[in-house]
Amino acid sequence: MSLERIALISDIHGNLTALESVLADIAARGITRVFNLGDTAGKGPRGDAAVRRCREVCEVNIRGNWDDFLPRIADDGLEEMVWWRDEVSPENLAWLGTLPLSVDLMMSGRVIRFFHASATSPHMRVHFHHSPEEFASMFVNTPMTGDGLVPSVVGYGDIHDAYIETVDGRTLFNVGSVGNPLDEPTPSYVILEGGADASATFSIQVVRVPYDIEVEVAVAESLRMPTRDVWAMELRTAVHRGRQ
Ligand SMILES: [Mn+2]
Repeated sequence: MSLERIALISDIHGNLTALESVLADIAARGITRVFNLGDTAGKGPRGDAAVRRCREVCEVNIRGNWDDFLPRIADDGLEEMVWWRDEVSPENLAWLGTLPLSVDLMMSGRVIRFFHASATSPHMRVHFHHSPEEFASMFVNTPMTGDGLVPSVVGYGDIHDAYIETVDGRTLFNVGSVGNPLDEPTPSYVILEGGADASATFSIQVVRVPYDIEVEVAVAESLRMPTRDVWAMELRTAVHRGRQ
């Protein structure tokens, strides 16, 4: 029986060094299908290059909250927001705005759904510590997800914390962040492996890929990126800037 593998990446946030390390690991495993769950630009120094790379290699790209608001930042917005907006080419900004918000897939007889943050909106967050109601809300159909088959497996990004949780036959997992991990400094991505029908095994694997953090910090410094000091602190410590 032949099994299929899909690599899921998310929250690259313009960190090209981390992205290249993760893509190299995916390629070294012989995995050719890559799905990106969003937040490709913004926060880090090389959003445009990250978007270009994802347009090349990712079969699916989903719109995250940053991808959604970055093209709409006004000229008199926060200095760093304008910097991140202008770092991305107009063509790539427009492309980000066209991306789907939710994508469904069948694997091993399971309906699997991917979105950036929640079934409601890329701007509505569900943390690692969540209520049973929030858990349940990730599996329902909404205007954002459409009214396809209801999933039993949901994968998302947004919170930069990788985890897997199964309750009453439903599995919720977060792929964590490639470019700005906030659970530990080492980037994470997820490999899904399964087959064509329910007789096939199904697995979810979290992979951690070390990279040279100081190379990325030096890039932000050389480009004089606004807020680069808190960015460097987050990359080195995985502690969110709001908790530094
Ligand atoms: Mn994000």
